[in-house]
Amino acid sequence: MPPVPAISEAPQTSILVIYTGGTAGMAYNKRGELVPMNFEQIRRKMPELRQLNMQVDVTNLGEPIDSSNVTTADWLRMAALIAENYARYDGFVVLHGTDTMAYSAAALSFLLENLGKTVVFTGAQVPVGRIRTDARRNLVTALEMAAARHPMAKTVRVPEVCLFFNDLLIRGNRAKKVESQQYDAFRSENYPPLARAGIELAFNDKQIRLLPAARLRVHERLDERVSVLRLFPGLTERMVRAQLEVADLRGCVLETYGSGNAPTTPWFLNCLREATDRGVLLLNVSQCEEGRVLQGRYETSAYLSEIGIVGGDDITVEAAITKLMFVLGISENPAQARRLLGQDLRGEITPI
Ligand code: ASN
Repeated sequence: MPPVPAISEAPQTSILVIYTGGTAGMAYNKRGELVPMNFEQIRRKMPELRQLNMQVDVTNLGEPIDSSNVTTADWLRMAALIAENYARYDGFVVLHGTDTMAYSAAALSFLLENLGKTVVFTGAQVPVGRIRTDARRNLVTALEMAAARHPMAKTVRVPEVCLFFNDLLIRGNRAKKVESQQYDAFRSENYPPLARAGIELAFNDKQIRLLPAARLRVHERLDERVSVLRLFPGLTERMVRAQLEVADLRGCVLETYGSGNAPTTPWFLNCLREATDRGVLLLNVSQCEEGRVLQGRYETSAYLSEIGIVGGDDITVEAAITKLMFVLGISENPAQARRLLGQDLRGEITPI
């Protein structure tokens, strides 16, 4: 469907909202369950959209969904919509459910290479029609963030895929949903927020990624043949083998302890070695929310480097999974894929 105008004033800035669904636009059905509604619902409940000095157009991915149903095909479609509309709009807001928003924002950060405009994911904990909704404030602020320019140079303030929620603008591939009951649902892991919305919007310019101007490159492939193996005391060989010996597995995020440590028991080592010998790319990510993977700090992680497991530095699990899908999607060559996996591609890690 072509984008339709949501407001009609003579505007300075134009923003495209990509409406995907989520609680922001939900309402209760007869059984008392929250189900997604179309954008009209939101537009009618938000007369303040007209007060913004912006042209806000809306498009959607198809039927609005609860974000628990998001797929890699949806991510590719979001990236394609941004590519198709890139020249026509100054910025983009993706209205999305909170449950998987951090995954989607991370995925889009990888798919959109050399991004020179702002893409802000946002959503809500309470539907727009409820009196205590956070949808209105989140959407209005996300639109302002997407339109933000440097006061002097008038250049794009945040040329990144990011996520705005409650009062924080977070780099998309550093975001994590940490709350399902409160309004402050997202946290920025291992990286400062890019901006804070108080009475004023306060940008943390030093932390915003500025790249030399280059043409946007939109990637079109993600490889879904990946999995996540979370360690816990009591994990058995049978379980590990069941996961790592899946026929066409190409990559696995290993969720380890502390600074990237794992059991040194011989069967576990053998499972990992056999997997890497079969060409499975393993990425070591810590279960800790803060800190980083330091393979070799302890004896219980030194052998992981020897086997060829890539240390994930301070990456989130959400970004790790989508990075693995992305890297395997763009490279059939195992050595190149390994190299890319270890590199900082979009500010998702802070290498030391
Ligand atoms: N289940 C909802 C979703 O992710 C949760 C929300 O948006 N707050 O679509």
